[in-house]
Amino acid sequence: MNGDTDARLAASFRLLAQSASSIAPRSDLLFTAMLLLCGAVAVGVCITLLWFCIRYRQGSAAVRGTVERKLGIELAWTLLPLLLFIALFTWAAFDFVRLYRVPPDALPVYVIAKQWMWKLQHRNGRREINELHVPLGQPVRLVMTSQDAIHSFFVPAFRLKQDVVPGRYTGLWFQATELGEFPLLCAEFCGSEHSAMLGRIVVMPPADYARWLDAGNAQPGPAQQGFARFRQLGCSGCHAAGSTVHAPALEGLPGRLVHLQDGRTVVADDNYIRDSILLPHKDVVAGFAPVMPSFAGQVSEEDLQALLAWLHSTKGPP
Ligand code: HEC
Ligand SMILES: [Cu+2]
Repeated sequence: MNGDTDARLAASFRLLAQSASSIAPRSDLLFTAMLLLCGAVAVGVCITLLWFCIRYRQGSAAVRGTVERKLGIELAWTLLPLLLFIALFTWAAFDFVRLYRVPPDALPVYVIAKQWMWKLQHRNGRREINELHVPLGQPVRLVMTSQDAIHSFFVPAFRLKQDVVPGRYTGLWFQATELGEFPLLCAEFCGSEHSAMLGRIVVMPPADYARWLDAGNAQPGPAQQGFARFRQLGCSGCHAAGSTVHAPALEGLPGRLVHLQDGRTVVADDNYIRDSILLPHKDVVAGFAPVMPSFAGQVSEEDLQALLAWLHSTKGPP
């Protein structure tokens, strides 16, 4: 072996995958802490076990009579691990919540998984398959759904994994911290070609990304497509201002609190809006008659994401 191969071997041997997102070092730290704590407990139990085996072996002279109670020791070995593991849980919960609290300026990317590929669309309408270009150092928000089976969006270098489920939206956000290409995998067995459902994330300098995004894109953005669908599907016949049907105005709806007929109050998130279109009788808005027909079977996943993108781009009355 020459020195070159040695160096390459050394570089290819890492305990953890390359770390390329803002969440990755946090996830690695948590993982290491968990490993050390669990390892310490396991080693402690093994040492005590061995010590007891030797001390109380057959024929040893150790005293085996009644054991004297030591309350201090019992409390310590019960409470200390309890507190340590609760602390670990709190830490993990804190990081977990961060993953789902999306910064408001995050760039939206619309993801549709299907057997067996990833379809992605950017804010300006540019589409990609099995490849996602993102800018370095900017938060990116994923709005994901599946057209068929359950898939899972997995980017090891970003320490990111999220199920992509038919019939609802799941989301995540990330911020890339390294330039380069990183593997994208499906981490949920989704059929015979599951293992071929591979892609890559390409992290570019923001200026290159902006140029890439504009290059060769003749399509309208999802928000514009959404507005067009809103007219074509006849939503505007009821929901537009000045319509004769009494229906709520939809501008600025995402994130708003909605009072429902049955007394519940819900936040109009992506899943609420999706259900309002496909299952209109599930959540009827207070003060309105349940006259909206279901659009299940008439709108595709692309249409739904476009309608959502349009709603997110609108501003309602303050
Ligand atoms: C026949 C009239 C009619 C049509 C057509 C219609 N809607 Fe509605 N929509 C309503 C009414 C009335 C409500 C309020 C009662 C309810 O929640 O069902 C409503 C509620 C909603 C809500 C929940 C609003 C809120 O404030 O929480 C959304 C979102 C929505 N519609 C979207 C759409 C979209 C998108 C389309 C087109 C694909 C559409 N609607 C077509 C009448 C209509
Ligand atoms: Cu899959």
